Parts: sequence; structure tokens; C-alpha cells
Amino acid sequence: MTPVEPGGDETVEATGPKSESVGVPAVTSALRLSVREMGVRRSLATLLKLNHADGFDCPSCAWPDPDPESRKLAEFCENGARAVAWEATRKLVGREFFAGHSVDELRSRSDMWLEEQGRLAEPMHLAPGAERYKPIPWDEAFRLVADRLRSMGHPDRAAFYTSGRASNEAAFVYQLMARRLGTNNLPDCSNMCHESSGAALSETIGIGKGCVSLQDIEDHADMIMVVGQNPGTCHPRMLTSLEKAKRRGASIIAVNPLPEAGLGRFRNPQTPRGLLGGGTVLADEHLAVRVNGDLALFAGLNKALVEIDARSGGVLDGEFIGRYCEGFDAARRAWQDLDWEVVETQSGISRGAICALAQRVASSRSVTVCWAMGLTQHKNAVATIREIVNFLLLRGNVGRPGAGPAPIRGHSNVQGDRTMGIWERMPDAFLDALGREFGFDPPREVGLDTVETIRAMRDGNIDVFFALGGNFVAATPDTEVTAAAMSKCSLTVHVATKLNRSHLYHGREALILPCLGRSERDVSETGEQFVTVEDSMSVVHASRGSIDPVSPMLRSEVAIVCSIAEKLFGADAGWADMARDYRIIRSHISRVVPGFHSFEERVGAPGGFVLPRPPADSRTFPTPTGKARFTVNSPSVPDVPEGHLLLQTVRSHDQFNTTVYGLADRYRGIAGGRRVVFVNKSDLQAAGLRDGDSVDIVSVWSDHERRAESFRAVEYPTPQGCAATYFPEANVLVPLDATADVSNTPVSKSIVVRLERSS
Ligand SMILES: Nc1nc2c(c(=O)[nH]1)N[C@H]1C(S)=C(S)[C@@H](COP(=O)(O)OP(=O)(O)OC[C@H]3O[C@@H](n4cnc5c(=O)[nH]c(N)nc54)[C@H](O)[C@@H]3O)O[C@H]1N2
Ligand SMILES: Nc1nc2c(c(=O)[nH]1)N[C@H]1C(S)=C(S)[C@@H](COP(=O)(O)OP(=O)(O)OC[C@H]3O[C@@H](n4cnc5c(=O)[nH]c(N)nc54)[C@H](O)[C@@H]3O)O[C@H]1N2
Ligand code: SF4
Ligand SMILES: [Mo]
Repeated sequence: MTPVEPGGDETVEATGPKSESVGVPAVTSALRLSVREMGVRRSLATLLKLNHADGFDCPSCAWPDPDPESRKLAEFCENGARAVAWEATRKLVGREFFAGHSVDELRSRSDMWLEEQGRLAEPMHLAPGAERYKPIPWDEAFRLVADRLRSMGHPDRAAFYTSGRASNEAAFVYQLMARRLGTNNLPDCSNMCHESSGAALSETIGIGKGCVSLQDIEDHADMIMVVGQNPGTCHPRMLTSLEKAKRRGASIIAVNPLPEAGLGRFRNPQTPRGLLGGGTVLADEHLAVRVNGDLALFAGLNKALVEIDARSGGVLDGEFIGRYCEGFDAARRAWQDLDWEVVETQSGISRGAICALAQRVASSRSVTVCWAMGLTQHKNAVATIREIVNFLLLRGNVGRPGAGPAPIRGHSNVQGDRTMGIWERMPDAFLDALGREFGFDPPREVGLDTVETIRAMRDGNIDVFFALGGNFVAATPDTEVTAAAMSKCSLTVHVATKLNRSHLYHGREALILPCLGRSERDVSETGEQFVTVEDSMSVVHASRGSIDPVSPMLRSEVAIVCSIAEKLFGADAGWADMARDYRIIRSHISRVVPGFHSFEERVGAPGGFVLPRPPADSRTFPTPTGKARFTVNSPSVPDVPEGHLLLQTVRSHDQFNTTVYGLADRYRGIAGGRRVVFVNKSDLQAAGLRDGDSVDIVSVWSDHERRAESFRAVEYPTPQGCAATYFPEANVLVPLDATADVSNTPVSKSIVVRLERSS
């Protein structure tokens, strides 16, 4: 059986891509859901606090908030409201639920059904060999985890996964617990997400984060490229910022194999123009690049820029290159030698179109490039992003207003978690500071990332798998392999808000530890606590829940981690104090993490503070040589045999990662189901198929073929040779060993497949 089953009935309707986004229907549907899940009182108590300086941070994506003075009463999008309703529902999953459903039975339910049952209400334990989870007192659960961690032969036999919703405070105590135990095995969702961005940016500009602020996009950039990103669905309020940019004259270029609705006409529900008028057309141009053709495209753009400069001068920023960069000559030679035919074939974009865009770039004062998963989940993802850095460096588009690289983060605090030390390879300076602050010697060997953790579990090398949030089994590649790997652990522990598939594909023994969500008040013995988060633009700010916890049995993530650590390391190690008063954690952070001096004071300011980003702040590049680096990246694409397609996996409008809210994908015209595969008309014809046919997707890899059954073929405007389908259903198709160079991110957007008519 395939571990991830679709939700709902599968009579899928497909009516083609839409060219317009947002507007009133979206907002009404979000409000209806809020009232259904939370009732009127909880809806008001949450939605009016969402993304406000005295409220809580949206648990959905990592798009930044405007300055406190310019925030509106309703400072959220449809998806933010939906995420809150999903979290703040009053439905509970407690002991009666688990008594009524065996683990086996729950496995036959869809992901959507599992989460729909409500919030996890109390700690649950699955004894070895048992069929059902049973309640366990918190203290016993903590002791059990500590005992198992203590009895492992080596600290590296544990792995501590983090999903990007954990607060800075929770992440900091969590990594401290792992390192005090003696391991750097801290895999996280970032390994599957923006790891490639971090790797490419650190190497070239010296920091693994973006260098752009909200003001750069809204007020300064005169060209914004949105590459491999679907903001209408995944970062909806970005459309508001793009609209502002557009209305002051900036041009917006979309680079995407799919014509995503968000970049077409945008009807902003917060303006009369959006409510009553025709809205704003955002993208000036859509380049329908082939899947994974971006490296060729940007190399082509760079070649064209160099050529135009050679012809008419004044295009490259010679002064910037001379003063701040290295490696330019080698890169220029590589562009000169690059064959236009290679560029055109790999990118699917004509030389004429690339040169026209280069002209436009050459006459733009400041260019920002935004990107997300469309770039990071390919074999050559790191090279692609390095080439984008080349593109920016050529015209000095780093370290001045409106210019720079902008990786747009996914989970609301995934960037903050990394800053707090959730990484299997934190630099020595961080480990030194951590060791000094807490008087121990942190482990120095590089730990396991996500893919390596799965391999280690599969090979019987992990005893305890601990997850701070997330849905490891469904989100990671090679679902069947991962599900089997989990069962090799002696204990699997999930700190979670909702029941999900990872709780059902468990170790010999398992625990589910229910925690508070962002929207809920967090009251400890010393009073009400707040936590902090960091958004995509490196702004750190406070987040305070505003409603009563849905169950009195819930604990905060900080409290759960500190309680386990106290059992492990003893009562005098300060863990209980940190759980009682988060200011103590912040004070430790202020001495360990760069950029956090006077943390408590500065985070008290409305809207918080911005972390230093030397390339953006002062054109300082903290690379080993102190220079920004041009790199040589030869364009490449996967080898796709005749009769095969390159499949990418995307999110629908009605999901947040493995959380499936509904079965529609409004902007792509899909309703009633998720098992669809979007294919170009000519590829359907070549395979003897038609729109509406039922097909199996078969992925081809060196070890063996993988199959996902019964998808509805949807004729769709994607470049020839390319296809798209939804994750997590498609994760059965992604081989564990198919990962990006350098970043080791699963290549979830470059899967070589063929379609076969379902039998
Ligand atoms: N509603 C909603 N919001 C979310 C999430 C969610 O699941 N649902 N998830 C959150 C998370 S964790 C993340 S990381 C972000 C993800 O945000 P996105 O990266 O925007 O999300 P994806 O659906 O993965 O879409 C990737 C986009 O890249 C395009 N693409 C695919 N392959 C290529 C390629 O080779 N080249 C180019 N140029 N484009 C390509 C796809 O067509 C699609 O438009 O969203 C966050 N926000
Ligand atoms: N094929 C394919 N696979 C992908 C991707 C892709 O594009 N294609 N994208 C990848 C990306 S970008 C990412 S980020 C990963 C996501 O991987 P994960 O972060 O592991 O997955 P999520 O679906 O976000 O996790 C959802 C679960 O988190 C728990 N949860 C929600 N809120 C909280 C909270 O406040 N605290 C705690 N403790 N738990 C909470 C709930 O129980 C919920 O079921 O998936 C990756 N997998
Ligand atoms: S754009 Fe992202 S962070 Fe902002 S309200 Fe929408 S989902 Fe939440
Ligand atoms: Mo992500």
C-alpha cells in the first residue's frame, strides 16, 4: 500500500488555469472556514491579532509584515486566516479518539482526514506491539524519552528533526539539548527547502540569507524577477507588495513553466480598486522556462549582458566588480564560450527573448530577484542560484536600495530556526559561543541532514527519532522507504498540534506530545510568555498568542523540550528556569547568536529589529577573501529519455505542505481531487493520451522504477517535455538518493517519469 493516500472522492474537475487572483471570494471563503472551526468569538480574537505588533505571527508562510504604523486592521491573507482556523479549531483528538481507532485503521485514512479530526489534546503512547495509542502522563512521557536517549550506545544514534514553525526560543533550547547530549544530528525541513539557497549565497556573498527588505521591493526596485515561485498561493501578501511596486512603475518578470494566476491580474481585497475595479496586472512578461532550465536562462542573460556591454559599454558595473568582487574574468570567459544553442535548448527560451530581457535589465537601475522551490529542488540548484548571484553582481545589484537576492522562505520561522542553530553543520564560532555560555564542549562532527537521517534509520543506525513539528514521513522523499525506515527506530517522538501520517509509521514504541499553537496564550508559572520569530527579510519580532489553549493538557514546545532535558541532565542545569521564563532563554541567545545583543530590549519595540546583513548593509562580503565571488556554472539539465517527461511537484492553493485543507486548486482550475498530472497537449498526444484519462506516473531511477497510480491527466500550458503534480502524493516517486549537488536537497522538482494508462 502507498502510505500517502489522497483525500476525498476523486471525481476531479479541471477547467484550466485562471488569469486572476484573490479578491472578495477568497476572503469570504477564509472567513467562513474561520467561523466554522473556531466560532465567532475565537475568530475575532485570533484574526484581529494576526500579524499585529501586539499579536501573533502568522503560522503559515514567512512573508514579512509591513511597518507597525502601516498595518491594516485585517493584516492577513486568505491562507493565513485558513492556517489560523486550522490550528485554533475547537475539535479535539484525545483518548476516546485513539481508543476508537487502531493505528492500522488510521493508516487507511487520508492526510486530510487525519488533520481534520482536530487538535491533539493529551500526550499519547504507543507501547511496543500495541495496536492503539493510550494516554500517558506528561512526566512519564518525559522520563521515557530521557531513558531511551540515555541508554543509546552513542549520542549519534538519535536524530532531532525540526519543522520551520518552531519559535526561536524553542529552537534554541532544542539544539542545545541535542548538542549537550553530544550530537549534531539536527535535520530540518530547510534541508528540503532553501538549503540550496543558503549554500549558494554563503559561498558567493558570505551569508546564507537574502539581502532585500520589504521596502526594497515595495518602494525601490525597478525590476522584480519572480523565479520559480508561486506567490499567489504560497506567499499571498507578496502580491500586495508587488502591486505597490507595479503602481509606482516597477516591471515584474515571471519565470515559471506554469502560467501562475498570482502574477496575472491581482484584485487586492484591501483597496477599492481591487474590490470594485479591474485590479492590477502584475507581470509584464512571463518566460515559460522549461523545468530546470533556469541555469541556462540566467547564464544566457549574463552572456547577453556581457555582449551588450562589449558593444555599447555602460552595462556592467565595472567599479563595483573591481572593488568588491573576484572571479569575474573566468566567469566572463565561460559566458563568451557558452553556445546560444545550449541556452535555447535547455531553457526553452529563444535567444531573441533573452536578449530583449537583457536590454531591459540593462536599463533598470535596481533589480531584485525573488525565488523559491522552483529553483532549489533540482540537481543543479546550487549552481543555478550561484548564477543568479552572478547576474546581480554584474550590475552591482547587491547592497543598494531595491536590489539583491531574495530567497522567499516557506515556513514562518524556518529562517529563525537556522539562525538559532538548527543545522547539522553550524560553524565553529557558533559552537564555541554555545560551549562557553553553557560550560560544555559541543560535538564538532557534522551531523545528519534529512536524507542522511532516513538512510541512517533505514540501515538501523538510529534508535530515537524526535520531531519538533512537521510530518517527516509525508514531506520527505521515497515515502515507502522512509515509512519502513521509521519502523527500525526503537522510539519515535512527535511534538505536534495535529495528528498526521508520521505518527502512524512509528518506531517500536512511539509518543505523540501535543503542544500549544502560535495562536494560543502561553502562560508559565511566572506569567504570560511571548516567543520570537524571524521572517524572510531577517526581521526578528515577538509573537503572543491571543486565545485560551484548546485543551488544558497542552504544553509549550519550550516547556516540552526543557522538561525532557531536565530529566536527561539534572535539575540544576537551569532548564526549568528557562521554561518558566523565556527571558532567560533570550538572554542566553543574546550572548551566543550574532546580531542578538540587547535582544530583550530590541524585540520589545513594535515590529522588532532587523538582523545585520553585511552585503546589504555595507557591501561587506564575509567570504574567506572578503570579496563577493563570481562563479563558473556550466548549464546542465537532466537526461530525459524519449517518451519521458520532467516532472515537478507543486503545492495546491488548498494545502500547506502536508496539511491538506481542501481538494481544490482554484487558480489552476482544479476541483474535487488532488491526483492530477498537468501535461502539455503535444506530450499527451505523443503518449496516445487525452485530457481526462487515468494514468500511472512511473519514475525512472538507477535502482528501480517507482509508481504512483491513478492520476487524472490534465492538458495544461506547461512547456513540452515538462509535467507537474502535487506533493506530498508524489513523494513516492522521488528516489532517496536523487539529491541536489552540495545542498543534498531532494530533487522534488526534477523527476524523470513516464505516463502509463492506468489498468
Ligand atoms: N498555500 C501554501 N503556502 C505555502 C506553502 C504551502 O504548501 N501552501 N508552503 C510554504 C513553504 S514550506 C514553502 S517552501 C513555500 C513554497 O513556495 P513556492 O516555491 O512558490 O511553492 P511551490 O508550489 O513549490 O511552487 C514552486 C513554483 O515553481 C515553479 N517551478 C517548478 N519548477 C521550476 C523550474 O524548474 N524553474 C522555474 N523557474 N520554476 C519552476 C512551479 O511551477 C511553481 O510555480 O511556500 C510556503 N507557503
Ligand atoms: N515532493 C515534494 N516534497 C517536498 C516539497 C516539495 O515541494 N515537493 N517541499 C519541501 C518543503 S519546502 C518543506 S518546508 C517540507 C515540509 O515538511 P514539514 O515541515 O515536515 O511538514 P509540514 O507539512 O509543514 O508539517 C505539518 C505538521 O506540523 C505539525 N504542526 C503544525 N503546527 C505546529 C506547531 O506549531 N508546533 C508543532 N510542534 N507542530 C506543528 C502538525 O502536526 C502538522 O501535521 O516538505 C518538503 N517536501
Ligand atoms: S502572506 Fe503568508 S504570513 Fe502573510 S498572512 Fe498570508 S500566509 Fe500569513
Ligand atoms: Mo519549505
